[in-house]
Amino acid sequence: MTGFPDLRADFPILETGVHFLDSGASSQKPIQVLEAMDRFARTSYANVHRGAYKLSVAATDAYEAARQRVADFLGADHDEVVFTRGATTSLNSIAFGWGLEHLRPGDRILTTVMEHHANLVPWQMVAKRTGATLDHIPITEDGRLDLDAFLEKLDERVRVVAVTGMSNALGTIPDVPWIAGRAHEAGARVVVDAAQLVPHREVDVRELGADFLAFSSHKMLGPTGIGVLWGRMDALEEMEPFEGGGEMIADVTLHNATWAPIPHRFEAGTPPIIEAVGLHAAIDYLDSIGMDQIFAHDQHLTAVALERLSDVPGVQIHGPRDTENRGGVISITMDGTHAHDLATILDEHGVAVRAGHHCAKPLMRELGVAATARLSFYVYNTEEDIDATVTGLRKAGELFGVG
Ligand code: C6P
Repeated sequence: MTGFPDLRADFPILETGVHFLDSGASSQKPIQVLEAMDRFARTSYANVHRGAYKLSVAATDAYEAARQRVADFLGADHDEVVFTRGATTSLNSIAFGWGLEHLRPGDRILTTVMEHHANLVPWQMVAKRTGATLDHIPITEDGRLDLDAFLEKLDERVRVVAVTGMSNALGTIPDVPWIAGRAHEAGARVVVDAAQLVPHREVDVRELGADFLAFSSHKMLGPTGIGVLWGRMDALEEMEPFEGGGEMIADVTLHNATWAPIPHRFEAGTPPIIEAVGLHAAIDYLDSIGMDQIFAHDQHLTAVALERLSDVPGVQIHGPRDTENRGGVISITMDGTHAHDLATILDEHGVAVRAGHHCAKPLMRELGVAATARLSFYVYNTEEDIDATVTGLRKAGELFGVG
């Protein structure tokens, strides 16, 4: 083993005995996060940025401290961190807030065939409204981005390159710093969907080289209902608010409004306050383990799983076969078996995996499959979870006469 600490006692839900291999969809929560939220709600809760009374000041301080914690985690500045409802809202805010303002007929948006729908559909919608066209970087045989094709497609009409930081279906981690460098040379803005990356690997936004970054708290041990839109200040300054309402204004008349300073102009309405406290605690927890350790643990489990899965008759692995530039997400199919049947049989063995198109339907078409079963690892997983999966898959193979 790798010397990674056994953290399972921190996760009450694991007492059920579940082999939880669906953290790519949403992670479990440690008691440290649950208790931080509970404590805050019991002792310090009020709306933020609205009251002069002590509780509201305490709540505002906690909310802004969470923003600072996220900024420190990303190597960013406090005001560059916008709280949203999640990665999907962050990406829509960028597409509609930046894209609608700046894209014109003839402009090009370059994304990839491995995107989650959240980094594809908003760009389709904005392309239709602005007259911009959408193009996609293809993938290679082993599920990596085809960077030669990227360079061929990149020209000065490309205004946005929207790319995943880590594929939720293949585990592939594209070389974003390199992609961002080339995109910037061509004059494009770079949007990174980091929903799967930030929970698993240290991200320094300056080193990544992106202009915008999006992720969700619930995939990184935090609560649902809160996510982050990070933007470089010059990029955020080019963005219009996507939603109007309370707290995002400087002044309002019956016919007009002016905007509050960044980041508040992008946070209309009452924000997710208790959730911000939970996200703060989740980042503290992750940092107490160390992001490098977490990534190494993911990679260890991935290496073990890739090896053991390749011995199971009839199992096909989709995506990179080695741990080079890939995270702890493995998509599989079994000959002559539907992915949903696989997931059902695994569930009978106490193994929770996601089956389906993983909100990446264009990628599934590219792979020539309707669906895959997906294992995704996190800090609480062990080799025993992989063994239980392999046992379940062998049983499924026997049942369906595979091999
Ligand atoms: N992927 C999965 O099972 P939200 O739902 O807004 O928190 O995150 C959306 C999202 C965006 N990008 C990527 C790469 C993602 O993986 C996700 C969420 C989950 O893969 C649910 S579909």
